[in-house]
Amino acid sequence: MPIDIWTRLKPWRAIRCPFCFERFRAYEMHMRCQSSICRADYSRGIPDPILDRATQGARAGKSARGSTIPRPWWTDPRRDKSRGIFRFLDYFILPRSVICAKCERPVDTRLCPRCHAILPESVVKLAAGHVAILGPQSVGKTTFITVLIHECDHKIGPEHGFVLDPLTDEIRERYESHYHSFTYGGVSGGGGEPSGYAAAPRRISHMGTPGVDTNPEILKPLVFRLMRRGEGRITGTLLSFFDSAGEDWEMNVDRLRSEALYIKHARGILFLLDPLRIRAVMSDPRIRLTEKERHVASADYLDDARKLATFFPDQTDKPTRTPLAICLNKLDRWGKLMEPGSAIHTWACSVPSRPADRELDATIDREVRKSLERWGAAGFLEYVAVKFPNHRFFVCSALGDAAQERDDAPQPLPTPLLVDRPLLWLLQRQGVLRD
Ligand SMILES: Nc1nc2c(ncn2[C@@H]2O[C@H](COP(=O)(O)OP(=O)(O)OP(=O)(O)O)[C@@H](O)[C@H]2O)c(=O)[nH]1
Ligand SMILES: [Mg+2]
Ligand SMILES: [Zn+2]
Ligand SMILES: [Zn+2]
Repeated sequence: MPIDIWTRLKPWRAIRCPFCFERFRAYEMHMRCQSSICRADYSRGIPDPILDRATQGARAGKSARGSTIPRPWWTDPRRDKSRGIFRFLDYFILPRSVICAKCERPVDTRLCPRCHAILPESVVKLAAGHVAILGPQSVGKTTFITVLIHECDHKIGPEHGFVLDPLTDEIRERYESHYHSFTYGGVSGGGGEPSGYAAAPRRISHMGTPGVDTNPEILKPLVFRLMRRGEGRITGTLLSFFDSAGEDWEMNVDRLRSEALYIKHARGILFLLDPLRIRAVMSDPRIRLTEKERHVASADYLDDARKLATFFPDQTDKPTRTPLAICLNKLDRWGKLMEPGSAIHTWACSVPSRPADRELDATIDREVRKSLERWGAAGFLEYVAVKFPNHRFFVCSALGDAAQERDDAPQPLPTPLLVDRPLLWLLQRQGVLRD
């Protein structure tokens, strides 16, 4: 991607990769040949241990003979001796392009030096915001992320004056095929309907997200460009959403810690909880658990908070400053347990008279704390207060009234409740949106 002269004149500019969230200076960026010759012809490829590690995790290169897949030619321009003394000028002005040693064409595609993701021009220019979504299995992370991005397009964005654009075609396609088409899209089709009948969109529940061992792709975020109307021009930020597999969180946390470095570098964490896994809620006679829910063990959220703290090893003796939104999901199921007249009960069981605002956020935060205490989670509350002082509690339902007891029943489209509140809070904390 050619970058303009003004950007090239700032080689010391700090950049945060929206894919791995490492920080580096602009002059550290690597470059890769994207010519059709080099991309099509494997015999011209060279090893790329940085990309192997980013896409296959720590197992990269440990295949039968330690071989790696050949990749199109790439270089670290400052160390590319073929450029002679010009390479030392990179500290004053970034090169417009370098010459591919394999096909001899000019190369201007830049890569993150840490994960070798291709960095479009906007990455070099814009600040990067960040929402990492974590939580145990089946709390609704994948559904939440799908609904949240959909709502950003149709409701949250228009209400707050921004639009989201997928950063690359690959991201647009990945969101569509892995997320959106399940929750909003899969039209029934199949030829069963009479001709002329417009098939209604049908939701399918997401399957449990496989962990990094079988699905290294889960480490790749969905990166969007968030654009606002500015004074006379469009201003913007990058925004990366990271989904994660509850399977890793519950059973493979060592691996998650070593592979998902984006958590350590996180600028905002959204931790989802499912109150239906709290013993006191599970045993409340007003709740009818589904067959699946009856068979899951109750959660230990204090243990989860401890686990989360281990992702920030540099901060063992001081609190973590990273903003942490803790969101009690599936409000459609447990909201009726709250006291009638409380904000949470009102939002869960009726049509509220006024839109959500910061006052409501503060009330909900207080009500959640009281409920968690009542449900025997005082230890969790205290731990979070000590280790993550920059936190706030939220409630939401990604599916709203559309939630069904059985995954094999017809699934109406989501009617989400309060999913925007934790996102807006996290974006305000990161300076992406104004308070
Ligand atoms: N009642 C209700 N159910 C929900 C909601 N969101 C998700 N679910 C259901 O919860 C189950 C798990 O949802 P997922 O989005 O796959 O959960 P996950 O956290 O991504 O699970 P893993 O990928 O295994 O970690 C599915 O059956 C969803 O239909 C909600 O807002 N309300
Ligand atoms: Mg999932
Ligand atoms: Zn990177
Ligand atoms: Zn080439």
